[in-house]
Amino acid sequence: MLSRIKKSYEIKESLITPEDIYNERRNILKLMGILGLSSVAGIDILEANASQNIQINQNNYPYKIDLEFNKTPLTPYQKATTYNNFYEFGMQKDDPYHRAEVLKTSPWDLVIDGEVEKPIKISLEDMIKRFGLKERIYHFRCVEAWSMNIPWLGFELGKLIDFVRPKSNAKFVLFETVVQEDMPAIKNPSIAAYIKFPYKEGLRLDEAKNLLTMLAVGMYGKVLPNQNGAPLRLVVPWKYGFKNIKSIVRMTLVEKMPISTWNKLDSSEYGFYANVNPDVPHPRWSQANERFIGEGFSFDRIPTKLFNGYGEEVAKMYAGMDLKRNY
Ligand SMILES: Nc1nc2c(c(=O)[nH]1)N[C@H]1C(S)=C(S)[C@@H](COP(=O)(O)O)O[C@H]1N2
Ligand SMILES: [Mo]
Repeated sequence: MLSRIKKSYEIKESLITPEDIYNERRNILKLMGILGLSSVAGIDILEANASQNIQINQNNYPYKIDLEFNKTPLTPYQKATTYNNFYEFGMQKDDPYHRAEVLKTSPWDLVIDGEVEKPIKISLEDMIKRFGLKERIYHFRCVEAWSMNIPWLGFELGKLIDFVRPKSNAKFVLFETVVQEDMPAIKNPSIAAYIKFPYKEGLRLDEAKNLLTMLAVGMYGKVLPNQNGAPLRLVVPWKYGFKNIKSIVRMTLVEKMPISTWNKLDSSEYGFYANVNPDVPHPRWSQANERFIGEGFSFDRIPTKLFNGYGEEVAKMYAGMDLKRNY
């Protein structure tokens, strides 16, 4: 038998992940009521697959992590869940933490329609059963020049897209966030006049199907907190944070490039592509570096990397494109 030798860039569990992630890992399945159903045929297999998946992928991430990045610590859970952007719950960074409790996340269905052979409405539980869960640690870079390292739990969006069979004219995916009456911003005329809800985002179909693109249902081994976009949010690690749309209820495959919320608000500041790029400044600030949010408080800034460090997996999708124009 060949024994596999780990490469230096691969994740060392003990280095990068706090122990409690591993202890919490099963909780997500439990909380979603899946482990609770273990008497139902097929569920045991699911459970086995889910934990196996996570293990396999712990060693076989489909991207490389350079050593420098590998040593970067995770952002503490406490910070990743209290410093948020979720405008439906207010404009201040701590508004989502204080106010997102009213978000109703169960039951949750996702509608997929538009240019597909098989339009569906699928429940969160069905998606998890069908597509399994993996944990991946990604660097997250907000357009406002702060960053975090977050362990996400979810599945590749490409699996879901294949499942609905896009028609040949499907070129883009439009995503929409839920609108619920209890969301403070929906009721607040001054915010509602500024941002038109539902929050919308879009990806090119090849971007949506890239192996790095995930739909996350959890983070740090736990179910997503409401303020982070429960129960289902997009994770596209090479793009600025605003592309990572939260609390998704609809995906529509379309022919033409969709208009997204920030792009509509100010297209000179927020492009459709929004690929992380240190050489293309935001009109009001440089994007050359970023404030990493880790333990403690630090004003130290680290250099920002093209495509947030994921160029090897994604740069080919933009070959020949002028990234200064297609920002
Ligand atoms: N529906 C919705 N999704 C959203 C936002 C929002 O205001 N509403 N903010 C975006 C922005 S600007 C960022 S930086 C990330 C923040 O994700 P986090 O709070 O999990 O760090 O969510 C993105 N997704
Ligand atoms: Mo952001």
